[in-house]
Amino acid sequence: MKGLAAFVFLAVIAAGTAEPQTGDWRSQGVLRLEQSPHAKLRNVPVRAVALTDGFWSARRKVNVERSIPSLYDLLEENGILDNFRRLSGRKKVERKGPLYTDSDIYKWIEGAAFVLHSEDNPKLRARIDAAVDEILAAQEPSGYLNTYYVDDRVPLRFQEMQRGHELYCLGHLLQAAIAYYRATGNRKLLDGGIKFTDYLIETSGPGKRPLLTGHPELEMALVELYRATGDRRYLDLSGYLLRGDRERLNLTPRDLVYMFSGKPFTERTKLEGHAVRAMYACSGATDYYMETGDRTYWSTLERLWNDMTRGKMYITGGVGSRSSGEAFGEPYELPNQLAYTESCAAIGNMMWNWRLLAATGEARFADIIERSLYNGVNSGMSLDGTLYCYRNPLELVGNPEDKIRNPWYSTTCCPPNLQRVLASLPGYFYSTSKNGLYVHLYDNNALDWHLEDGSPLKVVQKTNYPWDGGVEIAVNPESAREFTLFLRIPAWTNSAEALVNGGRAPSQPKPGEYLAIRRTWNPGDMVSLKLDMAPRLIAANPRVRENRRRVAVERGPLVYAMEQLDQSGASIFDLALPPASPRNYRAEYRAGLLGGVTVLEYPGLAMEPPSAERPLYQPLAAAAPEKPRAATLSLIPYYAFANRQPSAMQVWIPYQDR
Ligand code: FUB
Ligand code: ZN
Repeated sequence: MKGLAAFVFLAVIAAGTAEPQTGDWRSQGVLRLEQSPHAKLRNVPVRAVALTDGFWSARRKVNVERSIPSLYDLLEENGILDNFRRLSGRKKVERKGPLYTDSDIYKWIEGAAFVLHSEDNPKLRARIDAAVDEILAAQEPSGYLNTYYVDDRVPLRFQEMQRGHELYCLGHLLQAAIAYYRATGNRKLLDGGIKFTDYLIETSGPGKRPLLTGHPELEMALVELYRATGDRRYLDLSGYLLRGDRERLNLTPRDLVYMFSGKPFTERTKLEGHAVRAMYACSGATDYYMETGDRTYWSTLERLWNDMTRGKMYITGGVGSRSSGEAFGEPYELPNQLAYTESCAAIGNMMWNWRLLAATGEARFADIIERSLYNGVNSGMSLDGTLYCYRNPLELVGNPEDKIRNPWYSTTCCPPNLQRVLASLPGYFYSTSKNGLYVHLYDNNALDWHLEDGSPLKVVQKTNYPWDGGVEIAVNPESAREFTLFLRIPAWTNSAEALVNGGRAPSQPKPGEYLAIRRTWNPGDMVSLKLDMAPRLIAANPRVRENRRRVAVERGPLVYAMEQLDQSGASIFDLALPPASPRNYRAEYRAGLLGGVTVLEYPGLAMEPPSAERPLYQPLAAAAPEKPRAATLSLIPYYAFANRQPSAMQVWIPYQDR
């Protein structure tokens, strides 16, 4: 026995309890798409990609060393684990936290488990195991597991599905269980999750008690459970939830909008209602499509994606502009200061686009993944990994009372969500298809995996991305092998150049597409990619009224912002960019600032007299004429905002176009 076969065999032996249908846990990525008939791409396991010193390895380190341990302590301090001990009789305490808080520890476990995909971390493993034991000790013999619907609330089980979050919590339990199984080969949490799911199937669904995901989440978890076990009942239950059971449930039109569930997903024509709910529903629907190939799902997904990208997504990849209902607004309703843009919603956007990318291999989806990851997701966790944004606004006035980053929220959904994304990130760099290997993201890393025909392949990326647009990619098949290397050429770049072993690649890279290089690759082959990183001034559609006559600055995948702290002598709200700006800038990497960032400086204008010295209203004729003076505008990457003292901040900068 040799190569892959031996690896699979040993992995199953090592797992001890692994059963045939769950397959080789070590080879499974964030999503297991090997058998998905309508997925074009397959995930690469998280463990197959080692992030080496670079942008994301620094974030991963902070996640593993600071964020995950400190949040566990906070979950303990706030009684979230005690809620389970209370049920198992291990502690006599009151239940704490909102009714959905079981999901917070589940998401924490999922994030921590993804860390174990990449490294042996006995201390973390022990913590996960302890948490898993506490959770399973609270599970009822029937399989039911929820710390809120207990005692005198037992009669309310599955009766308050609009607000109850029982199915949402189960979804997170399943995702944690699958990540933990794929980390360790240990099925204990997976078996617990299956037991609850089977109880649900026995008691509910078509012909039995109707179900509703008041907060979508279970839909995608069930499809992944189907992929993990091969048990078709889980896929069917997901399909039932996506269709909704509105004939048997008493739902108002408002419920159907807010929850983004309850009626057939395929009847949806626009993104509306609670943004996280909508993004999770779209993720689940895309998963369902990849298994069933139902074209009505695909056309709905296309319609919704167009609705989002044409009028409802922030430049940061954040979504959900309204705080009322944490909801999507009307098209072009994208306020900056009032932007709600919950971290979980940007994560949902990334998760959805990851599935759309897997279904199609189309670069437009990878562009959104990169946009949300580097900006609206990355902003959510502080640089030191201990503070989190719930909202990620695009403008702050600098009021010290506005604590935009906090260690804990009573609804603490975002922190563990950010952790699970960062911990699983190595699994988002590459995919395989029957034709070869896709490279989606650029950063220093080493891939050790194989093509879909089983032939071993190693790839090493060397780069200073996102600060620099050069990427050196060493392609090392075990022996000469013909396949296609698909390199993502981001839509944001003005020009790109690709060389293979120093000579021009057979075709020209086109921004917004994958460059397909098909050839016989030999060990030691080198690809050099150069992406133009000149900063870009971006205008919004004029219907985004707040951004009229303003520009946002982007460089590479990063959106930039001005913080008051970096400006001298003028309020950021009095600064503007003059017409000569596009080429008139200085880019300087400052290793000591904000963990190391490239700062952009533009010669600009400061309004005189300053706006703070002007009356609130006055007749136009009496308004002092503006005599702008020269000033320098200094910009940092948006994701790093609010990591120093409280400061005013803005992304969209007034621009004088003549
Ligand atoms: O309802 C559970 C979570 O709490 C949602 O996903 C967040 O938007 C917050 O409302
Ligand atoms: Zn959240």
